[in-house]
Amino acid sequence: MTQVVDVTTTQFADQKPGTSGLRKQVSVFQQAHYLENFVQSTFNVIGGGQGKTLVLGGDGRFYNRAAAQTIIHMAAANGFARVIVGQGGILSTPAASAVIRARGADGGLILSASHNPGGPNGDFGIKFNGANGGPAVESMTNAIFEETKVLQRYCTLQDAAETDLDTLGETSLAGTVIEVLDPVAIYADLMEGLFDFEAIKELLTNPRFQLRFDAMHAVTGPYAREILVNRLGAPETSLMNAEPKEDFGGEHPDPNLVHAKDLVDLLNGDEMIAFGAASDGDGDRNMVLGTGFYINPCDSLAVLTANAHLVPGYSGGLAGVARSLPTSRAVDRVAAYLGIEFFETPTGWKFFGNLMDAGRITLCGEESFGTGSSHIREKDGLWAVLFWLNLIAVRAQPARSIVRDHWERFGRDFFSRHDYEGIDSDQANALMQALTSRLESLPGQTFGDLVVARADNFSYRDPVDDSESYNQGIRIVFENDARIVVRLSGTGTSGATLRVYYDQHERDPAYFSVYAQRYLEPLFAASEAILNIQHFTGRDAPDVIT
Ligand code: G16
Repeated sequence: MTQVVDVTTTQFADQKPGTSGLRKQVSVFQQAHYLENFVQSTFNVIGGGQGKTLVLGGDGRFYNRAAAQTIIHMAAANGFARVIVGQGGILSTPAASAVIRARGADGGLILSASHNPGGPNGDFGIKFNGANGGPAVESMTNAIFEETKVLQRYCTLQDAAETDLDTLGETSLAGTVIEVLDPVAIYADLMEGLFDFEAIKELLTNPRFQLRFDAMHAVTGPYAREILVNRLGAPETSLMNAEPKEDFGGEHPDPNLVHAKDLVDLLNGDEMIAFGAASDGDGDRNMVLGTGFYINPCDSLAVLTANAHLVPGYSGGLAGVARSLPTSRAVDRVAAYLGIEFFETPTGWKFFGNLMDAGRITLCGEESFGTGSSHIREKDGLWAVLFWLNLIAVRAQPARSIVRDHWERFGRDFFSRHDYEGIDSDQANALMQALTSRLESLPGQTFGDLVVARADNFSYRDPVDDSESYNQGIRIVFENDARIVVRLSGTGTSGATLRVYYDQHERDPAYFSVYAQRYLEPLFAASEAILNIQHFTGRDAPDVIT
């Protein structure tokens, strides 16, 4: 007979959530008690499950189903009144946020390692989102980590059957209602309420306008089919890799120039595809492309902000806008032009939630292929695609000329990010320490034609709750306002990833078409001289350039 049991456990020392939840290799999560410890610690920090509603779902990667069953048993044993699970245990991250908000849930557990590879040898992850639908703030993730260090036991069910996750409807498990829902309609309805579906439909059913959306064998395939094909009339051939797979077809479900190469090649090819887009493992990232034209995520945020009045959901104006520190300053110029509030936050979507809840911002975005708005509390890949399609439809202009017009108005903010992946953690920390110790002496120093104006370690005081976050990235700004930002990634699962971000504003249209890697060369040279990357890491070139 099913009964609630307390299981004695021992702690793991490595359960500190990173930029976005706890991400580890699947084999780490498969250790006995590993997942359970983190889940119980989370339940303890939110004050137990009594009477609460929990949303549960993940990006469908390997181990998603098994983890969902484990969590359902633990939720029932912890007294949750209701668990709302995405069909098959699957919810895109934006859909999870939307369901938490639509159903007034107390929070949700999202099972995802985002753009990291999947499969038995890939990565897995879990994070808690609160009642506002957004990722837990730092004070809470810190509290969960502290709890994992002292946890003695967790609560689960003994002799409980597995829940049928494929059949829609409600069942009962040890007094907890388990509701399996299809999130696609909820999400699609939300999109239909924001965008001009009539105008987009006219665009997508015009045979001269060809769209390609690459779901990268990840979670957004079914959402894209419902919205783009069923509701907006795009031909099925508009979708690429739209069948979700547990291992993402063996690829990195990471929508960037390297991992979405097939899509990029199509847009650069002879087929005259007008617009291309891709989203990541859990559907919150996006990359957008015009014909033969890559649209940098920083530019994308600025363009959406400048044109938001053309989209029904934002026609009443924007409260404000925010970007993460390393994101180029293109959107700052638009905010100043519009006379709206602007915020610079640390990397991590969790920092936008308070600003949205307080009504201070409507749009926000990050260089890491994330854009979103206050319709939910996560970044949203398909939302960004629909926003672009809405703009292309009402401006009756290709994506490329919309961006070009933007540059003519505001200038171009050249941007690039160089990633050095899988480097030794000690070497990476040594580089950061050496750089930090030199910050005070950098102003006034010259590197090529560049003179350092100021250098600091970014810290952030949340304007809503006054919480403070330190050591969020080194920024070095030169007298011509060009900028280098340096930080270590918080989403990797082995070793360290060093990220170096470069941006520089250009007003002269004669330079707008220059290749970003060429335009930014003087900054790269200054960076090598200041950071000594080769000295510390042995690397003479980045692994990924975006
Ligand atoms: C997560 C966060 C983003 C962050 C990105 C990169 O995205 O939600 O806010 O910008 O990681 O973080 P890092 O530079 O620390 O690797 P996702 O899509 O992986 O959940």
